[in-house]
Amino acid sequence: MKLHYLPGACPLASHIVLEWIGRPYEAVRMSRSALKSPEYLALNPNGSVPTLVDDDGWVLVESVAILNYLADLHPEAGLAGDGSARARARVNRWLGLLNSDVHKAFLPLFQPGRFHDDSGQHDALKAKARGNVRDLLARIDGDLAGDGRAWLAGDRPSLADPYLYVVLRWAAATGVDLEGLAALAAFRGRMEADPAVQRALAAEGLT
Ligand SMILES: N[C@@H](CCC(=O)N[C@@H](CS)C(=O)NCC(=O)O)C(=O)O
Repeated sequence: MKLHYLPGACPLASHIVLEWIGRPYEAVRMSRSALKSPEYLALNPNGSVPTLVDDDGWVLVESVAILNYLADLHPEAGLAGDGSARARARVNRWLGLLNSDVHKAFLPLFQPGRFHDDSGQHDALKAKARGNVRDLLARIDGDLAGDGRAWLAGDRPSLADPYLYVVLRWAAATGVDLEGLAALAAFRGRMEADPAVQRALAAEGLT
């Protein structure tokens, strides 16, 4: 099984899950230019990461699909809940928010040119985006703090937690104000204390 990634980008969530489930895999580091090569576009027409290629050559794109596929291959890891429909729905509720809303809220910070041709407007655009990300993260922080639970979907890690960890790293790197979000700070600490998370970070050359 091969996972194509850019260091620190959203495939880090799948990378952590591969470490959690203990399945042998190869992490294939991509450059931004290689994402647009004909060979790679044949695998992933979006020219983005992650792309998962299974042992028999079967290709899967989109983080949410990849994460759910890995959980289905290894139900014993319990990463999609306890097998009940509601537990899985709870995991996917958080995954949906992270992939569709929180991830997208970063785009003006990463690629302001996609939102405004006038580079003189980019600082204002980024400031607005930081506020939007902060609002979304504050909502998640409030939810965790509300019942004091350690993980997004309950009392044990799920597919949603590595995605939250990835966007928390992005938030810190892009200057989002995380002041006062104590539940998220504690969550980040828990993730970084996990040897599997440390292995995924090291494999991507991150500390
Ligand atoms: N909807 C896709 C989004 C993937 C995506 O945005 N990947 C980013 C990294 S986090 C990427 O490959 N960016 C490089 C580019 O678009 O050129 C998913 O959830 O997998």
